[in-house]
Amino acid sequence: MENKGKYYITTAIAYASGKPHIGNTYEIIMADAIARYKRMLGYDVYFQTGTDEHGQKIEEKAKEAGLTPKEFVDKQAGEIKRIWDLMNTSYDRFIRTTDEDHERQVKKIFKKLYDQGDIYKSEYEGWYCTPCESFWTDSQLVDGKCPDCNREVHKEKEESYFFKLSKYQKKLEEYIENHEEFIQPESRKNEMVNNFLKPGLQDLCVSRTSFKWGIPVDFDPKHVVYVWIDALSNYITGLGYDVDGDHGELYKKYWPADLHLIGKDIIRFHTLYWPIMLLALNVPLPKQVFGHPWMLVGEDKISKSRGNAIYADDLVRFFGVDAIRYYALHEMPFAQDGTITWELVIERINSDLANVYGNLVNRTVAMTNKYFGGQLDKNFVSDPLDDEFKAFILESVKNVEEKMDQLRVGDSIEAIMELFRRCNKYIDETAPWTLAKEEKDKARLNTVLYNLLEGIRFGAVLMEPFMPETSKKVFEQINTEETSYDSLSSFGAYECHKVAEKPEMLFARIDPVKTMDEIHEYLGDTAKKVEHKEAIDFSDFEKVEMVVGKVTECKKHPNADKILVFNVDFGYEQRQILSGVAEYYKPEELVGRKVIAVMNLKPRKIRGLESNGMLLSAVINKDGKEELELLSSEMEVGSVVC
Ligand code: ME8
Repeated sequence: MENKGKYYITTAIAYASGKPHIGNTYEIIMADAIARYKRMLGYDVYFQTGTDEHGQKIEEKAKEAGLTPKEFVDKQAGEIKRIWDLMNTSYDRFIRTTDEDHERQVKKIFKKLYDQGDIYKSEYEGWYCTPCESFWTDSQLVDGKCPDCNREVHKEKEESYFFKLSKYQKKLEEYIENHEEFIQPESRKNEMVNNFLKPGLQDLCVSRTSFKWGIPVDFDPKHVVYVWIDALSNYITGLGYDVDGDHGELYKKYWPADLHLIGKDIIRFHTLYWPIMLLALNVPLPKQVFGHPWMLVGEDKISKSRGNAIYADDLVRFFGVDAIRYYALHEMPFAQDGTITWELVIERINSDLANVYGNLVNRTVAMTNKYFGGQLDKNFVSDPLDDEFKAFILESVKNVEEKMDQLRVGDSIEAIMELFRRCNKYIDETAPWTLAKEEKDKARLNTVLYNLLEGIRFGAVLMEPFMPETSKKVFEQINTEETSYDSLSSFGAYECHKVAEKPEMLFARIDPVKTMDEIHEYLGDTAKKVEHKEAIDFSDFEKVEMVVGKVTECKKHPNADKILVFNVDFGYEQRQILSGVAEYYKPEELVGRKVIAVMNLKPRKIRGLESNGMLLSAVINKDGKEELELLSSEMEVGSVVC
């Protein structure tokens, strides 16, 4: 096969902060499909993905989990890699920003930019609250005081490093102007130019001192490198880029990247900050950044806290890897967001994979067995009908190529489905079961089945980048070794070997009702896995004093949006108690309500107001969202709860 040159493709590196959902997973599947397609065409492909492992959020999450940040990211990166592998993605390197080679180069990059004057140290000025160790802006202060503790604040400066983006603005504008294909789709380019470049770029703060989990600035180690400088560098460090010019072979061969595939939310980082970093380092710019749309669940953003997240491993458990690859790739439009629900996945598998693709292969192989003992020959009796059929199949190859050139992956896969639909139509047109009735039509029947098997072979070769395992099964069933892209240059490369005797169905039809029940049961079971707290003795419980009281006054906290301030009458005393339920109630509707209070919780101040006790409430699930509801009581005021 002719070598078409090199092709370096990358995905965004996923935050190692939690399990990736089907939206994040879509990106690696799409990159994999492109990488496999390019390899099939004869490109020498290098495909990189990985994890973004530094930053404050990860530091906090590790703390919550009771792990060191490194232990935490090791675990998360393992989980992300497990899902990428489960989805059969053919990456060449899985880079982690905690990899030693990456960290060393990031330090050197930062130093080089500093030494050449592109990064400078300055001060960030704000209002500082010493006990809270926090900076606040003018507008965040409440009555000139700390919004958290209501204490005095003073002006303080924190030092930070800044990157002179503005110095390279002109060069970047020129590059974008002269390279039509750099930012894709086109609409994303306009967004960047109009919203960010035209108003002018501000210098970017590129170091932090407020947390530790990052790559230290080696000449000033109380600073850590801003997570985006660290993360974006992965695209070159992963290939062995060296600031001093001692580059690895991969870098020499594959840089500049042919494609950075990323989601629409991080286009700014990839089309403004990243090229400017590269311009400053005197490194050639990537050829293309493609900002893909997002996958939604129904109409909503996928989110763990909303409880609507769908995960690739759960989907695969029910439908298999290739069906999910197919769904994700077929369903995502080029520029608008796409959608996924369990029900839609079932519908699509039935309508396309079972009814069209699976059914075609199964019928054709079964007829070849039934009428010819599985063995055809190449003595053809043609019919004018065949010409249009063959032309259609050959045209599909061009169609797919054209769409893939524009990264219209969904349209490419649809073009292959059209090929399979055309084959099914050819069965209707030629009615093999009728031909089978007359001995004189046997040679024609042989031709019809040959054309169908050849059509299937074309489709399976074209489909291989998208559904690799399915294509392998099809090649086995039709028993062919003609699986190269070159073999699609003309119709008829299929050699007649005996087809599989008892082919398994590629995709079984799914009973939506039964399967949805199973899915609900499975997901429900997962949700019901409640983690219980440690057991306590009765004497521990007895320490809590709980009494029924009546709300006599209720108003909003002047300095805290989420908190209501209650006055509660217990019969023998009145108390001020604060509770974080302001999001769920209007204060006036609570006056007169009987509530249950913990009386002996130590008093504490919340944003300047004291709370003497705590009101009991329950976490309830309202339309999939968690809310707080105050416990109420029918009992007499002053009753002791035990
Ligand atoms: O952004 N549908 O990581 P990440 C499709 N670490 N794609 C989605 C999506 C959805 N619903 N939600 C997220 C980061 N994505 C950074 C990248 S690169 C130097 C650093 C995409 O784990 C998102 O747009 O939040 C991004 O491209 C990728 O998933 C990883 O997101």
